Amino acid sequence: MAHKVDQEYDYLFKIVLIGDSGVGKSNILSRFTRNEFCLESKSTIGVEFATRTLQIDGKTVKAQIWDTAGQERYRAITSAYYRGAVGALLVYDITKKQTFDNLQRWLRELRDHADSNIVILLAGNKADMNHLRAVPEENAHALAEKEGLSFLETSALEALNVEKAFQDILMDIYHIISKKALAAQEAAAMAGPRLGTSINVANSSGNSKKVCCST
Ligand SMILES: Nc1nc2c(ncn2[C@@H]2O[C@H](COP(=O)(O)OP(=O)(O)O)[C@@H](O)[C@H]2O)c(=O)[nH]1
Ligand SMILES: [Mg+2]
Repeated sequence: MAHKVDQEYDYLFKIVLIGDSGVGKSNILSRFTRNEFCLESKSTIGVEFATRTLQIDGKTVKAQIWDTAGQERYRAITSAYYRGAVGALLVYDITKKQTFDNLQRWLRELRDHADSNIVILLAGNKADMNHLRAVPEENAHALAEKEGLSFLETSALEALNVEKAFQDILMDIYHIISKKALAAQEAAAMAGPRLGTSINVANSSGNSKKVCCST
């Protein structure tokens, strides 16, 4: 029981929420982590992140989901927001075409600031307002296909596909990570016992110092 903290989860995945202001990012987060929805817009009150732990493939996966505090309105999301993120939920509002048209800008932002292997799921939110739809589902499908993204229509209000959206992202991330781990294991097995391995150790001045060790 000495390492209880370490045993709390097997994996911790950082996921970022992005998309225009008002599309429902904060409500998607509160629906997923607290099963809550708020009709009023409280765009100035933002949590830094919220977490939820799930089981995937017998492993305990903790999703740490980051929300903006409204700074997307000023296009002022800093690179710290994206740092270390392995997944992104890119959200638009199916009743507001502008939020769909701005997706290219968000994708560029992701390409500039996030890891190139980041898993992205496109979410057309407010699917409960079909009578006010301004973005046909086919257009979003086409964009998702062109950009290599997964796609779902969601409703934070009706709790439609919110759970599935996060589960899909986490599954994709998990598969990528476990494949990488397997490849690394195989490579290590192929290499066999290594003699005279060199490793680089940076000294305090920032230069590299080579240290050689025999096993
Ligand atoms: N009808 C409907 N309204 C939603 C949905 N999700 C969010 N909203 C509303 O849209 C507004 C903006 O939501 P918010 O989560 O603050 O958006 P954010 O700026 O992207 O974080 C609020 O008034 C929410 O109640 C949804 O799925 N359906
Ligand atoms: Mg918000």
